[in-house]
Amino acid sequence: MFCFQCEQTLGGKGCTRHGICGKSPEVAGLQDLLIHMLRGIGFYGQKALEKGQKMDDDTNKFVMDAIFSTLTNVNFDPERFVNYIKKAVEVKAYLKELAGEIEGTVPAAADYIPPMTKEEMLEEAKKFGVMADTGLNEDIRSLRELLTYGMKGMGAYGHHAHILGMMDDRVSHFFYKGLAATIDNSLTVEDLVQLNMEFGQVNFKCIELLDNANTSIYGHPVPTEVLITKKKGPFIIVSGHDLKDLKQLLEQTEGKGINIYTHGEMLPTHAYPELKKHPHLVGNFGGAWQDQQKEFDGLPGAILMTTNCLQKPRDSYKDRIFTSSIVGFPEVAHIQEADGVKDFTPIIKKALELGGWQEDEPEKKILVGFGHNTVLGVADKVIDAVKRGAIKHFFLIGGCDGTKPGRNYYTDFAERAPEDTIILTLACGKFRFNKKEFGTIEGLPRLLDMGQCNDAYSAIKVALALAEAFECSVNELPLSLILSWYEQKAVSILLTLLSLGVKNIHLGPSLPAFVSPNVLQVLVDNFNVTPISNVDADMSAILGEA
Ligand code: FS2
Ligand code: SF4
Repeated sequence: MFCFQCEQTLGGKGCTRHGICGKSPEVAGLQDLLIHMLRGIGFYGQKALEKGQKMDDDTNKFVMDAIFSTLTNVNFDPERFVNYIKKAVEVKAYLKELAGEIEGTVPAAADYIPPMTKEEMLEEAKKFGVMADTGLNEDIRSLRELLTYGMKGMGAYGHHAHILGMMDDRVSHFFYKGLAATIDNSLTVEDLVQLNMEFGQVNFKCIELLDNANTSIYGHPVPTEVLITKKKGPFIIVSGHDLKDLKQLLEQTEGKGINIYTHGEMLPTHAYPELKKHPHLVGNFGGAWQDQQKEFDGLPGAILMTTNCLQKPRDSYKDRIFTSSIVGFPEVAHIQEADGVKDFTPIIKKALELGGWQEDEPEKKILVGFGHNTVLGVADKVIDAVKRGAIKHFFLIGGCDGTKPGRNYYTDFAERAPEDTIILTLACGKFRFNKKEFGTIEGLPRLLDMGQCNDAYSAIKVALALAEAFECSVNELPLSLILSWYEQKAVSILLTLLSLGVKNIHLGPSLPAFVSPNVLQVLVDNFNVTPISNVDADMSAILGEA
């Protein structure tokens, strides 16, 4: 196997024997084969679109879901990938027919048909790994992978928007164009740089769609205190990013004496009016994803993983963790769906059987709910405070958490931020410092959580609105982006920020292994993307104290 798509990759180079994330060589091979099939689907899908054919919704949905399934920490179940590959054969045949006669060269990948057993698929997969084409120019490979990983992130965002009934052709059609480009040998480095920027724009549209979907169905997040301590009684912990799963579970547990806790990236969901109105959505449990194995160990409650980040469940809780939707792990119970409705009966039974915590803990709470609607609702006050010098700077400390010790940088950075600065948080990186006390500036909390990684649109919208109010560009605002990346949604957001012309991003904890030296130089030269160094030096440089 070879995989270097996430920040955790072995030695900063690539996982070759077994994924650090727990991905087996078997799953890695099947994912390689699935991606190879998707590239061929991209070719025929793009040709069909160029001929003005209409793409059906199921096909678009399949492409998004299949690419999402290969994102880090989503699905570890080989059988699910075998099924995706079989389905991909049907989808490609359909698109080939739709595309009709092709003029010009047809890449070999487009007409490739895989064998139908898992064993044969694994043998075949060896031909299609990231490094299989040893003669490929490293910058071309780097840009193709950058685009592929960006699309994995957009697959996740698109999936979430789609299940809430929102989709846009510009988004769903880009997958065909982007995937086709990764097997088009006529494209130069410049073409692929341009295409990555085009992708960034399309992904901006996608995260806007997702924001519209979430806020139109569940309301705009409002500042909300969330209990972070245990309450007596049976409980279910809901992790991942899926608001629809949480809503359905809340409805199905109504009046059953079960408390619902969010975990990880589900923390910001407490702020949505249509979710918080359920009194048994009682609090948030635990920290970021990488702590789950020790936090779930022997837990007297049930756990639902709605999306990433899933880690290999320990035996102590394997019988009480459930997956749904795109997520999977061998021998872990999967919640089935019919006509958009999931039946959570097995997880409800399990929670009641386990009985839950025996006692209440002394209460502690934290504050969430500073999406774009709330922040822009006090924009006048914020702008006035900036003009008077009461607020000197904003730091968006956004992105993923992970296991590496170097990630303490982000905690240290938040703690070192001067008292006249505001810290905006986004995604799961915040768990390292969101329970600390940061105080207020003129009544405004200094730490404002803008939501999940899926809410990146909020941060961009606020930045664009502030730039308009101050009549300057985003790059001239007293705002610095201190980003931590782990998986491929972060790649898609980075490309969106670059495509919007955002410069001076501080990126860490390490740079992506799949970015070649020349491609990195393009990012540095054009956007001044800067690797994080040490907190004092970076803070001084940003605040002009150097
Ligand atoms: Fe965190 Fe993991 Fe949100 Fe990423 S829970 S790193 O895949 O999606 O952010
Ligand atoms: Fe390694 Fe990350 Fe790939 Fe997992 S997703 S195999 S940790 S590079």
